[in-house]
Amino acid sequence: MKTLFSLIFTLLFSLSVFAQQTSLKPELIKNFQDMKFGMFIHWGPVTLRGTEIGWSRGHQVEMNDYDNLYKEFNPVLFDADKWIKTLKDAGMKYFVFTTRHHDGFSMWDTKFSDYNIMNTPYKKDVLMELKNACDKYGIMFGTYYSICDWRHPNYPISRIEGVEKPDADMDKFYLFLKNQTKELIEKYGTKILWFDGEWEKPWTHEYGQDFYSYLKGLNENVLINNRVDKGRKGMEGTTKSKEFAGDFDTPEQRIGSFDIENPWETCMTICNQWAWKPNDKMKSYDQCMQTLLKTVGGGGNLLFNVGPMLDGRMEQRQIDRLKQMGNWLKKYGESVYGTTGGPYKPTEWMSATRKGDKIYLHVFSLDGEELKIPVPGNNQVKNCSILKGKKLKFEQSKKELIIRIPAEQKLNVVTTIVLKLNGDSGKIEPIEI
Ligand code: JFZ
Repeated sequence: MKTLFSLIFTLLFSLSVFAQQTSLKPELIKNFQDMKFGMFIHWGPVTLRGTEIGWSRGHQVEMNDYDNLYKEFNPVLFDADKWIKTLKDAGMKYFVFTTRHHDGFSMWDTKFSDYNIMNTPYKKDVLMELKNACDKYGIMFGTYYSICDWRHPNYPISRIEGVEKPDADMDKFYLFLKNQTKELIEKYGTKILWFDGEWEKPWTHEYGQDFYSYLKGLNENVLINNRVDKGRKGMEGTTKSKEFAGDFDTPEQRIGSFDIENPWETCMTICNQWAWKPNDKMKSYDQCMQTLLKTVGGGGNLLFNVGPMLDGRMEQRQIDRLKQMGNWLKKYGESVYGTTGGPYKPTEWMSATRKGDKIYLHVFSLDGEELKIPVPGNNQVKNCSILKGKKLKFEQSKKELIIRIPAEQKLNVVTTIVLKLNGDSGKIEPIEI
């Protein structure tokens, strides 16, 4: 009996230790979610052609041409400080940079491949410069890293069509991935490993599980997206079930669905292409703000992508657009950073966030001067005003809250209203409008 008891005890104890090792620290993900807004960068020798990174290899750009572009890559106007200052002025809090895309080119001084930035005419470790600039400006530093590598001799697939490299060795390739990501963690102190290219056949759930625990073993404080494993549901980006690894979900080129249980981050381009394209159509200020606020209102983060040019600069029009967003955030940031999505679920014309006894409404369009929404759960609204502006008149019945917004109080693009409640807004169940 005693031995049975101690056996059970030992079993439970080791299970709990195991659970601790594999589970994500709540403050780590909370801190990530509080930041809300980050910059994604897709950049590399491909900018010499202005076509899409990775995908244009062997398509719009002939394969041999693509693979030799690095010999001409010389972004003499690259200035890490300027990039990160642009990011900071946009009100962004973190940074994710393409260290190696599907084309296999490494943008840092890596020991594990000669196909890297040190062998370009530029010869500078741009990743280290970016890491240092992030440290200087207090920005969280993260790295995009593709699992698939269509050029690497040991990766079995050359493009998405199928197996083209009979001599490839996936286990050796996996060792290469481990070696490179170890460098990113140990030498560059990356805080986010943003994987991609996991959807291809050679990558398995077993690799995904093993890779995740390997990386957490190197540094348990590194955040890892759900593209490390096979659980992602397409571009929707949610994770199929708990058995799949990943600290957050990754909807792509779309605002994720309302979800305040599972951490998520929408990645989206400011233009259309991930990598720089001349004259690419850029999103309007209106589209940018609605994207950010509907994402945050749905419980997510926005990783907004910029593609710098072949000379190392970002386009001025993109810098200007980001600055517009930053100016808004400077004034109204309390309705974004550190909030939770909801309780009202985002609609075409409005989204909401909450913190403590407050609810923030981001109103994008309103016919007339009356905003009618369901009451915030069992709470009473104590007062109501334009954020950083005038008090607003309101009425509440059992079911409905009516706020009067005089036409002259409506702001261009978005009007932010703050409701002060008599209770905790965090406890309100999600409300459909
Ligand atoms: C992936 C990358 O391929 C893309 O270049 C970019 O880095 C983005 C953040 O992540 O997006 C995909 C992934 C798969 C497909 C398209 C885009 N697909 O299968 O068509």
